[in-house]
Amino acid sequence: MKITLDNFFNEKESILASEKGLKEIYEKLEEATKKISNVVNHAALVGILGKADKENIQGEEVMKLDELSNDWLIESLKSSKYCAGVASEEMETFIAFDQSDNDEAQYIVLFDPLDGSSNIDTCSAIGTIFSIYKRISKGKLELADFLQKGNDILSAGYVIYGSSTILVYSMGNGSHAFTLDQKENEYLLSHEHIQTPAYTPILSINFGYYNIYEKSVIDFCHWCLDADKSSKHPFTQRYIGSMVADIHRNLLKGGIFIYPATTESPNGKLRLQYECNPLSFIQKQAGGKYTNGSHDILEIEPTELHQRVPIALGSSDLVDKYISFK
Ligand code: P6P
Repeated sequence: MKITLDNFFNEKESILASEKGLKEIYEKLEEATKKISNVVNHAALVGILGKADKENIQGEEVMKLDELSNDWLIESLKSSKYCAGVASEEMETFIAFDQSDNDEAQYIVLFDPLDGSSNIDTCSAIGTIFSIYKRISKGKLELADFLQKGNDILSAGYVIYGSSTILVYSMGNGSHAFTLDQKENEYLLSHEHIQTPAYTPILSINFGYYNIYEKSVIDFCHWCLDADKSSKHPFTQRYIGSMVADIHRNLLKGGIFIYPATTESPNGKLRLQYECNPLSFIQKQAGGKYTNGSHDILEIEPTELHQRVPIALGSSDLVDKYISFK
């Protein structure tokens, strides 16, 4: 039986009885991500590969598809009377929509429109990452609305554009995945209540930075690579360089993804509000763990919109073991 997001929401997400506008926010996210999926699938044929000859707030090359994805997400969410505004990893600060001072516009959305976009030209999986909060200010939107901690997320998720396009979300009642039926252009339930195995010997880390990792990270990696072969089959290393792809594989199969601090980047590379919080929220609902090395990422009080944090997340036993080396 084909179960759409709408069917599933009506059947399983009782929170929607009190969060009326949340369903429409998802309809807008569906609308924009279907458009992104469509062009990602044949980007090379529509002349939108390559760089947009500009840099984003992070000082990173912006790819044309990054820019398009960002615009489509803004356009779709702006068309909902329930969305007060958005913040994007591609933009310096938040955007308050015209409707932000009406009472129904109670939700704000933060997103990374196309994470891993440097992989677009090589046809590797990339993704959109989003988190939805209730606004906390009255009247005009304020920066504080977008600096809420991860445990205040109302709902979060990602869409991975790979061999399939899959939307993974949680509203705090489990993490669930919906695969885009390209013919029907409909997201259909494919994985209900995803549970990440507590121990799978998969290590996702960029060994290119081996010489600038702190000792505890190197010691953990040696533990993985020297793990007692008699007790667990040896670890394998999987690292695509696209966080959504690495996280999605580990969410389903287990393993640990680590983007730690280095001597050159003491806070690591990944953004708290646009990547680490939403993906930790999903991982929590799938029974895994997540840490910045010493603290629960979802408890970190954000101080800047684009702040970076070190992160390790995935199989609970592996994250516990990682922390034990600190
Ligand atoms: P590195 C992509 O640019 C990204 O933000 C994540 O998707 C990915 O996990 C990470 O950076 C890769 O970074 O330094 O290993 O190339």
